[in-house]
Amino acid sequence: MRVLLLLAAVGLCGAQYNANTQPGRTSIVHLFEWRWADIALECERYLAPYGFGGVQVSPPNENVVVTSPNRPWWERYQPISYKLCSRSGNEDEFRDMVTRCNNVGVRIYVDAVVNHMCGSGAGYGTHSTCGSYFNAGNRDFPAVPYSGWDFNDGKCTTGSGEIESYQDIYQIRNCRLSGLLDLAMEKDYVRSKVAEYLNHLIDIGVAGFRIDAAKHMWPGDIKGFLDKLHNLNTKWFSSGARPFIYQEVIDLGGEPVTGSQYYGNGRVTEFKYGAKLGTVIRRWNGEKMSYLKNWGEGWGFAPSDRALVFVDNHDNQRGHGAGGASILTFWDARLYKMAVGFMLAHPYGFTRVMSSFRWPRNFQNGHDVNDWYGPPSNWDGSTKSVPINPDTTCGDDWVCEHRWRQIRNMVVFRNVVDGEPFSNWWDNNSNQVAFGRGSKGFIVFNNDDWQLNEYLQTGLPAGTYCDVISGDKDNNRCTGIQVNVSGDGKAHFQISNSAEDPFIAIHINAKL
Ligand code: AAO
Repeated sequence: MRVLLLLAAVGLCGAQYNANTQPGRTSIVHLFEWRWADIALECERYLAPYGFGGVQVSPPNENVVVTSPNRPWWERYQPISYKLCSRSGNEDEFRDMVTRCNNVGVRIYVDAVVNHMCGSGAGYGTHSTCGSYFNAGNRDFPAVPYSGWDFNDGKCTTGSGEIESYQDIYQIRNCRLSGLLDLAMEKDYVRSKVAEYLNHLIDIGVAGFRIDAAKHMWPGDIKGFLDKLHNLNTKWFSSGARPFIYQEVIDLGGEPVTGSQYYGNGRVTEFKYGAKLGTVIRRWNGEKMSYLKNWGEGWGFAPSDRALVFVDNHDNQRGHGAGGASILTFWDARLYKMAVGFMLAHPYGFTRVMSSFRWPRNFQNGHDVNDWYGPPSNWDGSTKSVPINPDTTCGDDWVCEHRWRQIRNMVVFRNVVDGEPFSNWWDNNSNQVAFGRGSKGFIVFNNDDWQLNEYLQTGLPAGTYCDVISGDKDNNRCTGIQVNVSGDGKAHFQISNSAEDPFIAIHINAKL
């Protein structure tokens, strides 16, 4: 009996760190700003067949409609109510998406914006995505309802009411982030309203949450609403399954609020990961790929089972948030594919792939004045659907990095090597590196300015393998490079420094 209770307790304790993906599905993709109807289709036609574990969706709740600038992407980070009603679709469409994605084994994770409501200067009226009335000036959000009592105004001690210093833990939690009205999360009433919203989503069938601006809430207050959450819907999840939690805490070091303070609640977004990997692959500050030998905790990152990792996110791909100029994005496609390839091959962390829309970048004095551009839209402000080209890429400025062959095939690679150890590391003391995942996969990078020409131990069984970066295995032949592994597990690799993609990846499911 005691053993059973102990086992049950251990199970519950670990639950919020588990993504609730189907076995063998190890990554999620952020389909930034996509409509629910398009995500449902994408789950069925692409994500399930290629083994994606789930989708992080943009905030589904009602938000303020911003017209100056014209419908920026960031208006969705200014809640007006918890009605499921946004540019991505209404509640019926949201339910249809969750059902259809779950039915093909692809999970949905909701970006939960619960630290605050809209900006203090948002005015009053019904300029919200569902037409709910609000008055930011007197803190009135009748569609929740929240009133002046539910905000932190009285507690913030800065003259401006804003966070003025990231060195003061009280300002960070009690003052406004970019003018956003800060909810008083210590109040049981506020926690209950947040939990009611998240439970509504859980009951529909979502598998977990990104907790936006978690840094700006006390860890204990987050726990306060997480403890009120239901178990996941047993139509798709085992009984007792808990929602996956990953908290957005930007911790690049040097601030008193750290990611580790939040591990008790769930995973934490590891921002050092993309910032450092970008620096290494760009070869800035004397960094080189051979230093990646002890990548992960060895670089001062969160424990692997507490980290949610990514190369770029919707903020730092356009200069918001943190990470700086080193962050690699689809704009630097060649280096970006290497970075994402490295991330997906390496065992550290739970991986999230970014899927973006293109916007007209316009740098003035080093700053992109178009960083606010919303998703591809019609004249009336509605979001365009995602057209699929005959070659399987996306049209209308939807970048669909997750459909790039190199990235999609590395999502498959990560699934194939799941559970295998990091092994057979090789480097040339510079920017040529290689490593394996036990006896199931091997990857080689050439980020130097000269050719790579090496005979390396792969750990793989003998045979002919298709490189999944330059091509695919198709009808028992390779459409790209072929690699022959001999009986001792060794193989010859040659990678030109001017190759379109200077890396090669092989795994046992791409063996002829
Ligand atoms: C918009 C307008 C504002 C206006 C406001 C209200 O742009 O001008 O005042 O509406 O009307 C998004 C947009 C915002 C937008 C907001 C609401 O990014 O521009 O404001 O929607 O529409 C902090 C937070 C972090 C947050 C990040 C953007 O800690 O939580 O700022 N990310 C999330 C979302 C994001 C969203 C929100 C939160 C709000 O992902 O999309 O905002 O819901 C330091 C701190 C970080 C801090 C950054 C930026 O970082 O450590 O915690 O992030 O500053 O303020 C070095 C340091 C690094 C430092 C960095 C930048 O890299 O090492 O630590 O420099 O200084």
